[in-house]
Amino acid sequence: MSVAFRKDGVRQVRQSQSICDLYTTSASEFPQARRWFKRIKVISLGSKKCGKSCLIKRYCENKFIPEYFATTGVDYGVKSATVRKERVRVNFWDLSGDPEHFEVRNEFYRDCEGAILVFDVGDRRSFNELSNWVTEVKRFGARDDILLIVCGNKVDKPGREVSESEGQAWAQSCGFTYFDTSASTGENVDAMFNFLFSAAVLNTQKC
Ligand SMILES: Nc1nc2c(ncn2[C@@H]2O[C@H](COP(=O)(O)OP(=O)(O)OP(=O)(O)O)[C@@H](O)[C@H]2O)c(=O)[nH]1
Ligand SMILES: [Mg+2]
Repeated sequence: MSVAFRKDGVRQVRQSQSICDLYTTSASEFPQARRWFKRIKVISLGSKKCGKSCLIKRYCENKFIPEYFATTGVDYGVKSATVRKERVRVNFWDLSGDPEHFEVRNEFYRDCEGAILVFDVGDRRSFNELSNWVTEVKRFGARDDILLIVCGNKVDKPGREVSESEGQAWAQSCGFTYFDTSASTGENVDAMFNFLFSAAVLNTQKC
């Protein structure tokens, strides 16, 4: 993971494909950053190539990159969000779906408020593997009240193998919320993350 500074003072972290610019360390934004009252830690889970990094990139930068750059272990990014009229700092830990990086990613499961649990709607195997991700995250220290949002991603592509109703039924059976998403067109990406942040903030208020 490398850190670089742009001319305007914005710090950027780069590892394979960067997911977000780190606006919080910009000198001009620092006073605003100090007013943020909450931090949320969000991780991404799901089989490799299902679109986890692209969903985060779409949300943070409103960009989509069609080429595949596998996440090597983990990428990190910070983004501000407004939830219920309050500023919230979201720390994204974008994890690799590759079984080879199992030992790296399982260090990041503790103390997360939320996770996106992603599968590719054109790849049934990635859907079938969802329950393994839930088992892994719970086994390696995730909080009992972690919010898991299931994303059936790549809905823009032809050749869908898992329908919205099937995805929704699985999510519902586990007590999770489901969204059909596309990092390519941006469909439902903001709605999904805004829902996650809002629910996570509500959860922290219960504590
Ligand atoms: N058509 C389409 N392609 C997508 C979408 N999301 C991701 N992709 C493509 O799918 C490939 C994998 O996307 P990534 O976001 O890198 O996948 P990942 O889940 O982060 O993969 P790992 O880091 O290896 O775990 C890339 O070529 C993306 O451009 C989408 O919504 N629609
Ligand atoms: Mg990735």
